[in-house]
Amino acid sequence: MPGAPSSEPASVEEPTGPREPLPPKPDQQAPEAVSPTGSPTGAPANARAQSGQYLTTAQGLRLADTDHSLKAGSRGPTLLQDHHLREKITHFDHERIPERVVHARGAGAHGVFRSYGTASKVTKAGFLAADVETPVFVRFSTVLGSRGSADTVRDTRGFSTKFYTDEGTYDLVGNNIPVFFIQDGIKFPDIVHAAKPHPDREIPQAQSAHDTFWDFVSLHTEAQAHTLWNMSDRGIPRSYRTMEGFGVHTFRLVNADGETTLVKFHWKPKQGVHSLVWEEAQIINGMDPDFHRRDLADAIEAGAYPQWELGIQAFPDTEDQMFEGIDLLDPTKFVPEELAPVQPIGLMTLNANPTNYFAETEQIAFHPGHLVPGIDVTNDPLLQVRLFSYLDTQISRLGGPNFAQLPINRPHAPVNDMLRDGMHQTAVHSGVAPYHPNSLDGGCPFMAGQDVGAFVEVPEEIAEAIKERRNPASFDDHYSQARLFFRSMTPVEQDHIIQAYTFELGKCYEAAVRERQLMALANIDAGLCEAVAKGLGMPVPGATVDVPDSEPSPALSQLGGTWPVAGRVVGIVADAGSDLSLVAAAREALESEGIVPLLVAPVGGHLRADDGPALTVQRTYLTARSTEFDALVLVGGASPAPDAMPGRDAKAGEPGATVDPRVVLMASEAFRHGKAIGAWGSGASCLDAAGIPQDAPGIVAGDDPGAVIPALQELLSTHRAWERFPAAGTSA
Ligand code: HDE
Repeated sequence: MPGAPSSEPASVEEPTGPREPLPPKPDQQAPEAVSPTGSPTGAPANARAQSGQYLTTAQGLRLADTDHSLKAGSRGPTLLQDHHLREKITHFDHERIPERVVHARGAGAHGVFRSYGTASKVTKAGFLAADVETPVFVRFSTVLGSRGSADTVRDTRGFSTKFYTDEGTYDLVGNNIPVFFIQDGIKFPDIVHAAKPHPDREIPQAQSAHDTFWDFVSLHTEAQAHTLWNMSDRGIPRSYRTMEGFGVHTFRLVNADGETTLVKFHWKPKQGVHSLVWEEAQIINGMDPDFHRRDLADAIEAGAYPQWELGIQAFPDTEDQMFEGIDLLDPTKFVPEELAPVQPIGLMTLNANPTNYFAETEQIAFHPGHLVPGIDVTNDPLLQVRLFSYLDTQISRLGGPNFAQLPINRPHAPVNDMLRDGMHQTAVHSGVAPYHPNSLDGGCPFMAGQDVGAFVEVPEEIAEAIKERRNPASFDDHYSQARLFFRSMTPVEQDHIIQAYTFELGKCYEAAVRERQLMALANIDAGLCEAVAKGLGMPVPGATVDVPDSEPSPALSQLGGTWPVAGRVVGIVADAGSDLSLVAAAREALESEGIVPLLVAPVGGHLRADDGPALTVQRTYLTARSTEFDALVLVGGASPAPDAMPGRDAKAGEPGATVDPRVVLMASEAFRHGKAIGAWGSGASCLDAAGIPQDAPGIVAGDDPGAVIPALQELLSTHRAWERFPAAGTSA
């Protein structure tokens, strides 16, 4: 039954409707108050948060007025004696804390980790024993941008997990890329200074497409492998939910018998690994700079809880710490999954959004040295420097050494330390003998036995050594894994890499920088170098290094699989002339698969059929953009009726007569970005208006709406219609 415009007055509903707050789940909240020495008053963790009915000062005095400062007469000067004014303004003046020097912009969530027990042969860590559930908080982040920068920039993403285990807090502070720019932590300020905005004008924000970054990585060729991963689709994830995570370094696990195993940690998203395409990422940065943050929070609020499986690659703890010719201490190298499969050891589910961004996501403090018995570090020279840096940085960021007392950082295990006083000390310690050994406090606290204590060093023989500033020779190969990565990509992914290098180097002003980077590319892959040089209009240099070839690793490609469709977003474009009973049926069919359908119409309010229910419009042509959707269903597309949009071109407003240019843009962008598009009825004319052939890959147009939605779902499971993208080199 064709719909008729609603005769109701303009709706006051929000586009997506207000959301019901979720009921509090105690085990998903910030850790309960466990005062480092036990709270003498038994006050809850949020004792300093708001309570009582009345507005008060910080000292708890009820206030009668917070809107007017105290003045000498209503037009007179403000009086210094107004304590409430001074307290309010002073507190406001100090509301901000320094942002993180890297990874400033992030988004977080609470969740749980349930272990499978499969790791208990190799580690005695209690939270990895069979079927143990541990609360977690995860913070995802970009690296380069400031706290207020955009989400979908080309960058590495942080993936940090805090496990509140019964044995104390364990942090796995990883990235979405398994290799790093540098081999020795002493280079970290150099790479960060080079990648951050230029110090004179402080531009560009949150980008690597500038001279100083490429100057550094072309001079410091160990950075080439990580840079190649950044130039691939991994640098622009579709969502935090669709990223892999990696511990990067090799860690050492210790089991109950004291036996050791070297491991690399992997997080595998149940949602699949999926990225944006570059133009899409750029549009989103303008349309919705909070895209990733919103996506994570919305999914959790909608009950589509993202999940990752934690896995390990395990290697024998040999004297040389090499595996298949790969130095396990070199953080610029990864181990292909074909050589060492990732063995699942547990499942993480993120199921609650933070209550307060500042208290939780901003104040959380991670540290690779927060380890539990059974997990130990190795001599990776990058990791060794991180062990120093993270504690140090929290002291300036969180204003002193007591940041572990902040609710989000409080361990769930009992804390009984001898650390005392300092800025922001909130514990009231009792006793007189915070030293060891003592006899005055009954000798307490006691020492744990070697079998259960943390930081029990695995006896490791250090070869007779001299003090020196030098890398081992095995760190000298800077190109073979970059080549391995590039050659493991499908032609479409290779083309994206070529485009990314051409874009980034095209933004560099210095010819010498571009030339030097082309020389590095020549050592990675001659075809890659040639295609980028062609795009830049520069000569093609030859290789200068003899680089060994390795077997490609198909596991590195993001294409070729099928993935769950739950949580994906589909825009349904309809108008007053659409058959709304079919629109409602399409919505229901999508929802039954956990897909989120959003109704897009010319203007807000409702679309209402004569004898059917009113459908709430969730996006209008003005507020919608293709980038919000993983697929489109076109069943309308007419411009708004002239009386609905006063001042607009009346001729274009005849329902069904003209395809609105914003719908044409939506369809053509979705097509360019490889998204599935379904259409029936007048929606088919949108395809024509956008110049989209109805028989193109990923297009499901037809007279049978019942067939369109299932076909669309199948296409969604492959993420994009990859056939629409050019193969390597062909688009340069
Ligand atoms: Fe970090 N890094 N990093 N990093 N890093 C920080 O700590 C540092 C490195 C990573 O969500 C800082 O609390 C050094 C590798 C993540 O709060 C700081 C070196 C990997 C986060 C710091 C590295 C990471 C950080 C800044 C070289 C992947 C965000 C704020 C030796 C395995 C954590 C802070 C969050 C944050 C130093 C290298 C991941 C300054 C010196 C390799 C995900 O301490």
